[in-house]
Amino acid sequence: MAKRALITGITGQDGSYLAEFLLSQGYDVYGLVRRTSTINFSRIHHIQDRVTLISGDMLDQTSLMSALEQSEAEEVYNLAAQSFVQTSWSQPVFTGDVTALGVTRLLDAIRKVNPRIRFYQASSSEMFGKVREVPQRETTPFYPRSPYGVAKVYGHWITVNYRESYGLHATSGILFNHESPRRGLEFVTRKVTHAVARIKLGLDEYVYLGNLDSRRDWGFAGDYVRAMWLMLQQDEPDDYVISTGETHSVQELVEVAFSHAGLDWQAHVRQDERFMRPAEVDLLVGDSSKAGHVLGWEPQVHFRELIQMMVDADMQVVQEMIEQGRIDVNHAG
Ligand code: NAP
Ligand code: F7E
Repeated sequence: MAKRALITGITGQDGSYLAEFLLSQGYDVYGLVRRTSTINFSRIHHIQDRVTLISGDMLDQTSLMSALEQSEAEEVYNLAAQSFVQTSWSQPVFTGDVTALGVTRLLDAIRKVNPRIRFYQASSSEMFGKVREVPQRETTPFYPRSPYGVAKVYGHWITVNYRESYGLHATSGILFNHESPRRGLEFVTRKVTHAVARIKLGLDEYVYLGNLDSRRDWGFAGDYVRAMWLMLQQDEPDDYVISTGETHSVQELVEVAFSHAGLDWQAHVRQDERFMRPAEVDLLVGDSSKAGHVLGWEPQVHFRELIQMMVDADMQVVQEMIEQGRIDVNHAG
């Protein structure tokens, strides 16, 4: 019998890569999707006939219980979240409801429907925020700097609490930033690589950015979903940091992306107050040696290769848009 997995957030960047990965491992894959007025299945379009989509919402406990019953999942990957840090200041209550309380709704549904389910929580390096230690590891204290980071700290601790209170196989993966050509256009890597393509192909002249000095540990989403699966194959649930161990500034990202397209970044990048944050996370760099020892996980794709891959993909996307006359001048902010 094939194993059954339920992914919340299957329409997102990670959900789409994880669904592909689990299908390649022979799983029956179920995905929770929320009702929207227009279909947003572009990231899973190519596998839609191989996954089963179940309607539900992290805000609706009943729908979560139904999804568990309908899928009879043995593994649940909770990737659903309001995941954009900047938006968490303008929608702090909503962010808390989905990204924090949503985890409790799902864990409690698991406890009632089938406590043998193995559960993965998508925790985040944003929990380290104003970092207490460099590099950050599983034991580094949290100091979140945004309503999103605060919500993720709640999600992390409720996962640990349900593990300890009810003996659930509940694991928290503390993942550092991971990117891909499927990254949302509002995140800085994709905003830059998409802008590079538009500038190179003559559609725009400038891209407007916020803080160029903050540093992140950027990895490839395709590598990181493999780590999620490995965590749930362990006999005991635990917490793991997943990162590359390299840190780069936003300015370095910009330099690599523009130079890959043969452009001078200084001629095309402008700073704009609108993209500055009320509180910034200045420096993230992870130590994923525990994941290396226990899971045998190592990242395959590193920073420069990742950014170049994203620029190449965006050149193709924008070229196709031009050829098909679909030029969207109001692209990401
Ligand atoms: P993403 O692309 O923003 O995807 C988020 C997913 O959550 C989407 O499928 C979205 O559905 C779904 N969702 C949002 N609100 C929901 C609700 N109320 N009910 C049901 N589904 C809902 O995020 P991602 O980059 O793939 O990240 C996946 C998870 O990892 C998130 O929890 C994120 O916070 C966490 N994380 C990400 C990173 C990273 O660098 N990517 C690092 C650490 C942790 P729609 O398509 O309908 O919007
Ligand atoms: O910002 C700076 C910004 O929005 C990265 C999410 O997946 O990773 C992500 O959160 C940095 C910040 O990602 C712009 O100030 C400068 O310092 O790409 P980002 P994030 O906030 O690190 C973590 C691990 C998650 O868990 C989250 O879900 O780039 N920055 N100028 C900018 N950022 C954006 N978005 N736009 C700019 O114009």
